Amino acid sequence: MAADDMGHAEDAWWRSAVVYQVYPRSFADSDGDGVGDLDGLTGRLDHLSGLGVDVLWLSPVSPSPQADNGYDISDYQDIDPVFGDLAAFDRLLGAVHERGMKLVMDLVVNHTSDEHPWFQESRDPASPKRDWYWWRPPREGREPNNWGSFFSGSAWELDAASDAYYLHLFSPKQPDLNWENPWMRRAVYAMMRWWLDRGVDGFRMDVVNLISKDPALPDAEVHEQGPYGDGSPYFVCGPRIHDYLQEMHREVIARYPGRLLTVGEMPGVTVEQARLFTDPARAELDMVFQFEHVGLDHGRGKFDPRPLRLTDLKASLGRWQSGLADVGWNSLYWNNHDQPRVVSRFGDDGPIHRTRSATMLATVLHLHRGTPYVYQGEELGMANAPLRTIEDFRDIESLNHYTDALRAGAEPEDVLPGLRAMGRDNARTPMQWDASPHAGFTTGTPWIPVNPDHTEVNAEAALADPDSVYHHYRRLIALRHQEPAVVHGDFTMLLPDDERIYAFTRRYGRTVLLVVGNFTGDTASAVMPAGWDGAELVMGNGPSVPPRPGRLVLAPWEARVHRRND
Ligand code: TEU
Repeated sequence: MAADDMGHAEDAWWRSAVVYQVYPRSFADSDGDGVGDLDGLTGRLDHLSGLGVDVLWLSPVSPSPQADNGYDISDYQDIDPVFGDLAAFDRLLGAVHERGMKLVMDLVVNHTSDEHPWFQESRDPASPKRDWYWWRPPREGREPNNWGSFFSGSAWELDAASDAYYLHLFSPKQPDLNWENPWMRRAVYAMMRWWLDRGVDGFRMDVVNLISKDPALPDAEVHEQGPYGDGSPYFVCGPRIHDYLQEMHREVIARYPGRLLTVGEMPGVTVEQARLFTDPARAELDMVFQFEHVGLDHGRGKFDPRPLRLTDLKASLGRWQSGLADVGWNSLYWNNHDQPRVVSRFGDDGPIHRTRSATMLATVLHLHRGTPYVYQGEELGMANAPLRTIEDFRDIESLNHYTDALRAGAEPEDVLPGLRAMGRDNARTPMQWDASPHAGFTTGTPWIPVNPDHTEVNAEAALADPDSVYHHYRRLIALRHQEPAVVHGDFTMLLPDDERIYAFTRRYGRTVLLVVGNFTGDTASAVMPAGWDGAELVMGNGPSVPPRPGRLVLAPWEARVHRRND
């Protein structure tokens, strides 16, 4: 059992760790083809060790037609030539380990590429691999059910070769694997062990809570807008999900006791389900990525953004903190390769408040209980991309949504604002290393343009400035490593009804931390929680307004961490 791996779950190494996510296409290009690669990443590892992170999570690097930037894998046990080869991977892994860090791979096993040999074989109805995917005959000349795909249109694609449909929750180039099939599961576990035996330290598991489908594949309720419905009740945390994850733990994870980190990406997961997934006694996963807090600004779908209400954010994150307080563990994130940049989304990316708001957001997140994830460039305060016309977009999700909307009669200007605010390309512009023309990312032409603000916002400038976003992240990570209350302390939300100030305490033994952040560009004040007047200031993000007895007064976007010993 996971709880026994280290003696006690409280001692698990990943509880005090900080993870840094690299999206390899956009991190560092060593060969001038405009696409980031493994040697480029290896050459930049000092940036990660300088920041003090413990783990590198690497988004997919396996061979792939790149229909979804590598989340469509055609060979699980090799490296895509665009990123390098297995020798380059081993060099990276060695260099990561030399620096005392760990490397976690992306595991994409809800689906493969349609170019994966497993799928190619399964196109033959007589093949034993037919059952490794979800093939169904047409229903009255149409799709087997009415589920829509996450990437627009139907979740079914007709293969004329056998006059049957296959299920793809994402693009038609990402057919869903059938986890009901034990041989398929066995092949996945063998592949996982192959990476772990090579030295990899764990997995971030892509949409792993979608792997168990209700085999009856029932029709979904239909939205007003279109022909397709939301099938998620039949595949989000489906009937056999816990069986599969427990089997995977037995067959793979448990064989490497105490060494690995596992995190399941789980859209639609609830707190109650997350407790089950992350209860060490159940031996499933160490933690999950939940999506509630990054859905609070969605209106009718993700491309219809609404302003965030701070009280909603507090209610949501607070519920996750208390829900996983005695059992399980949280992961903490604002950003990844699918989310718009947090300084643009919940902060202020203008010249006056960028640094202050980025560091405030970092402080509030990193002082929660859980394992924080930093997405490349977040530590520089990188902002959303200046996406103008549809030609500026690269991502399949945005392009399909645009095509669909225009087909339904919308004008470009009806659709583009939502795509600009929420599109995934915002996260995917190249890492900004310096002020040179392509930001030091490549000597060639980058696959997606560099954000023009790299002349100001870049790693070289950030390292040289002690007040930069980078150094603030470095101090937050160091604080987690030094102060047990950050890792182990319990969590109490304060001021739940305040729309401007985020405030909470963390208590561990006699140590109490008070964390406060102003989510606005104006001075904000509230009643000072009792016992905190004049307490030690552990960390802040810049000049404070002079203290007033009994009042908590915060400058625009200010954040502070105070400490007290009771
Ligand atoms: O994402 C799954 C997911 O649920 C969404 O965040 C998705 O990015 C999309 O925005 C739904 O609206 C994972 C990967 O992180 C993503 O990059 C992949 O495209 C997807 O799975 C399919 O592998």
